[in-house]
Amino acid sequence: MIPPYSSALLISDIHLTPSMPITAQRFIDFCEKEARSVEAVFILGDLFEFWVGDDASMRSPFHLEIKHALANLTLSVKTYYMHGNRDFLIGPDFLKKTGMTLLPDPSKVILADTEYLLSHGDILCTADSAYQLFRSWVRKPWLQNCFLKMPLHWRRSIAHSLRSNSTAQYQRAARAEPEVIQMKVDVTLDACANMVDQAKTYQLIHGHTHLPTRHHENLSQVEWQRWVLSDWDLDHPESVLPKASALRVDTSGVRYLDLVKA
Ligand code: LP5
Ligand code: MN
Repeated sequence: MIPPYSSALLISDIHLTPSMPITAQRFIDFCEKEARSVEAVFILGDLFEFWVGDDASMRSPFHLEIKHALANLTLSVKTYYMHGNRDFLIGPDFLKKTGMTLLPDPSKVILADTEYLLSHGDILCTADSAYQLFRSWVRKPWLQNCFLKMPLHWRRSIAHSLRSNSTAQYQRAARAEPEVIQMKVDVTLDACANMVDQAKTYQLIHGHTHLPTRHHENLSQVEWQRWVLSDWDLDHPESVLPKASALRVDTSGVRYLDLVKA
């Protein structure tokens, strides 16, 4: 049971990787600055570009630096983490070393007297049936155990292939059929409505789709809202406008905090 908080920051899809050093530095700064101004921080998945086991992070200076930033943060601010589709193998060792608390997907939390439903969001992309089939397999504990027993270089190589396949598939489809791909990589209203209805919680916050907006939705005459978190990328100004934001919830309401300008 998560205790209620009067202020919180929510982020997701930072996609930390050594090849994006400016984004990584902004995340470290966030841990040292903005994150200290609230009672709780919620990281709703895909903190890392990919994760192939807690053992892999022990040997990497990059991961040690991130681990250190998180461990420092959790000394003064309660920090929750939810698995994403790229880092669902983050395990007890990394959580213990950073002091973060793992949240199931979805989870309910009360922030500034309002109940919110939190999810990474990939489970809501039900129009993407190939992905949902893939997800149902890679989330099986026995398959994950087999994977984690493989030598590290095999695991890294599988992760690289899955990432390249994911990016290539997206780019191919976006060129050929932009409307279809937009529908496929977004959540479906049906899946969101189902989640909201089951939880009886009418404020949904999720990431994954990289389409940050506040949506007003309607479900059998019941009004509900959906807040989508942004991904972060400060390293590719030639192809992507620099982006990094957090959602702040406190007694004055909910608002996006632009971390590019800040
Ligand atoms: O991440 P993003 O936004 O690019 O796209 C996602 C979906 N892609 C993924 C794959 C991740 O990007 C990479 C995951 C790396 C994890 C490393 C550890 C692996 C451990 C395995 C443990 C058993 O999630 C993408 C969606 C998109 O979101 C929008 O929702 O479309 O889906 C895909 O690209 C998946 C394909 O549609 C199906 C791929 C089938 C490949 C089958 C190979 C099986 C190999 C099993 C490995 C053991
Ligand atoms: Mn994701």
